[in-house]
Amino acid sequence: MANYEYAKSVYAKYGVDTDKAIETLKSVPVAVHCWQGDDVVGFDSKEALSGGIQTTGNYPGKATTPAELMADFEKAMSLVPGAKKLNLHASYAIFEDGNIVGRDAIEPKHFAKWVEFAKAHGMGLDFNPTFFAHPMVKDNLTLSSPDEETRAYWVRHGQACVKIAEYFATETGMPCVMNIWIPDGYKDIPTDRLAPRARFKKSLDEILAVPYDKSKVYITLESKVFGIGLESYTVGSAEFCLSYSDYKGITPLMDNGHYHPTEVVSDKISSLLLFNEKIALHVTRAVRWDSDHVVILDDETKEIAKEIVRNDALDRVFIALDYFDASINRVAAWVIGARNMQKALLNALLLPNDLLKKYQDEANYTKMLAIQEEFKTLPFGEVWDEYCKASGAPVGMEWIEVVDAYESSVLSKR
Ligand code: RNT
Ligand code: ZN
Repeated sequence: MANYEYAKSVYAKYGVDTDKAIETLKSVPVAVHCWQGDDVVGFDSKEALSGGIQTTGNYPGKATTPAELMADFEKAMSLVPGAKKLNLHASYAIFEDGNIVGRDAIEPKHFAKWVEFAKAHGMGLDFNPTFFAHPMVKDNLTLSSPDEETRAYWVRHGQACVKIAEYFATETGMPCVMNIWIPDGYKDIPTDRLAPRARFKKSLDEILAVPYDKSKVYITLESKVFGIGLESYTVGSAEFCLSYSDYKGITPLMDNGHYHPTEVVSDKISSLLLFNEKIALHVTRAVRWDSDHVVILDDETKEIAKEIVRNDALDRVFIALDYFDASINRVAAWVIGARNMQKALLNALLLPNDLLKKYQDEANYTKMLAIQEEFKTLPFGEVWDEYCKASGAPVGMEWIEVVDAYESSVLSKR
């Protein structure tokens, strides 16, 4: 019996249809972030990365031009099964002939090349205004700045981005998720915690006053607990962002690196699903802090995927990746993280979720635990290989050979 046929029969004993799981997963889009390819540098500013986030490592071969970043992304995505979206930051605007404009004046035309690229690959586009690594960030503040010129600049940036997000959706025919995250905060204990949040609220109101088609653009708001150099206070805290999202009917976004170390996003998903039509995630791996290591197939990534699948929310959760590792081959970093997200989703789709729910309701916690443990050693890898094959993606470790060849012929020559 072929390996997959054997695996299929093992899962079938528990009422799990592996073919169906594979079919379902093929159409679940995962948004892959452009910023893994160049250490969050972008093309519009010479400023060092700021905003309390950091890339570490100096692996050779980083993309430094739009053409390089596109080529690297294309190579990486050819090695990942399933549906993908490209997630762009505003700092990746492409200015022709050096006609650079400020972030408050960017327009759809500055992203036309990205639209062309996305269309050529049948991918949707997501978007993010970039409120960091820029001379107009004043004293680590943007939308919450007490300096009106600074605050207004960043409001105009947010407004410009709403129009670009709508352009992306119109052009690709797929909805665009536009995520707002600001780094604003204080290193030391502030004496006024209210006013910065009031200014952030006012700024968001002004950005959202721009008319946009809500069936095309989903505006999300990402909270955070702290950043490097901003340890004592974050304007866009979890409470602020959840409350604001609720007040304006926009979509909350949870990044699993943005909570206290023993808090888990997997436990928060069900609550947010009860009160929001859609929710959004940044899937990352925080090692001791919001370090943005490459996503691995760890317990929390699996648990997040289980929550999405078990709550029948594959079409209600925008799944995006958010990590940046400069210490390993960046194309491989993309491939590893994106494949792991897909693996976590497949793992969740291959669990006997109805049976487990039944045991929970019957208070049969013994069987509930026993089955979950049993499933950890079922032939998952065979189903994963079949999914890769069915999606035209490399099986097993084949992909690393492609990355090695790309490194010697392209990356090492940069
Ligand atoms: C930072 C946030 C944010 C960024 C990207 C680059 O802590 O997670 O999402 O990582 O916008
Ligand atoms: Zn994030």
